Amino acid sequence: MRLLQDLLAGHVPALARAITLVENGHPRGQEILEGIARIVGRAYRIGVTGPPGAGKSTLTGALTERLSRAGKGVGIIAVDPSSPFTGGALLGDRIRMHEAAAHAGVFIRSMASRGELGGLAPTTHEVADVLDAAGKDPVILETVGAGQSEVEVVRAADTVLVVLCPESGDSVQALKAGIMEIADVYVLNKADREGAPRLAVEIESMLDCRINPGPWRPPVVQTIARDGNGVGEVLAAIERHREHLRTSGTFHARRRERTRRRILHLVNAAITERLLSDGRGVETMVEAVLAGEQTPRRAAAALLRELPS
Ligand SMILES: Nc1nc2c(ncn2[C@@H]2O[C@H](COP(=O)(O)OP(=O)(O)OP(=O)(O)O)[C@@H](O)[C@H]2O)c(=O)[nH]1
Ligand SMILES: [Mg+2]
Repeated sequence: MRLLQDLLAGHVPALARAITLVENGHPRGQEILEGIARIVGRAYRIGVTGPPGAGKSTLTGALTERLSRAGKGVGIIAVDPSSPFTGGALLGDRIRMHEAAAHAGVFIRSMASRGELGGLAPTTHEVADVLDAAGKDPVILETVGAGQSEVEVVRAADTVLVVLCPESGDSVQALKAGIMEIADVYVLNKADREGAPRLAVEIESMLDCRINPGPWRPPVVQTIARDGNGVGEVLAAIERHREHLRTSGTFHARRRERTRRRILHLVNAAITERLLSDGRGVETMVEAVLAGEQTPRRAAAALLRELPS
């Protein structure tokens, strides 16, 4: 396939086209994924998440600038919860402002998460696979840490950055969203604002109270992403985490877990789709449970037994 060849050669229009096909679930997208399956896995995947407005895009831009100065071709996927045209497009503008990045083969793609029926994480990682095959390394995935499916996207990265800022109640918000436990590195951004030292203490004491502290204690790095301050430290922390994964032998275990979650996610989505395609079945069960004739668990078992193929 010509498109596949061009993609592997790193041609930008081929990359954009391949991503669109994959994102839309087009059969040719599937062919591409099959064509690249053997070479995927070279790119390091960095997840960036955190509450809205914490500075994720600014940080991603600053990291990308540094990385591209060092000769890396960075791939970025910005998952926007509402629209494919706002977050990612803004991030694109920001990055294009940096001269170094403009030349160094940075590729940015924004994806909308609205309307996805549980398939956001698998699709996003398929797009990451395409960037990987095109030679982008690292691939950065930015999602707002607000919804379960957005969090699932970054959870599957090799290193997860959780970006917080001193604005009121950020750590509380993040706790609610369940993103605190997936952090490999905490980035305390907007360190120029009041309250940054207090938030740093809060995070450290939360880390002290962990019930099952693993061998890796997530460092807390303070940044002023807008000015590029502390960005080198974030990169160093990522590098240390990567080294930790390598030396502790968890690198492959983590990728294995990512792969298994991706498969199970797709199985889930497929079952739900089939059930719903049947139309009446699910509604009948809803009625039965509401009427007290069935328990939800029995209803689910009955639906699974009669799953349309
Ligand atoms: N004071 C200060 N402002 C910052 C800093 N970093 C980013 N900002 C500003 O914070 C605002 C939000 O930054 P973004 O990078 O868009 O934040 P985000 O987390 O990507 O936001 P969403 O994608 O909308 O959730 C922008 O106005 C930035 O200019 C910083 O270090 N200090
Ligand atoms: Mg953003």
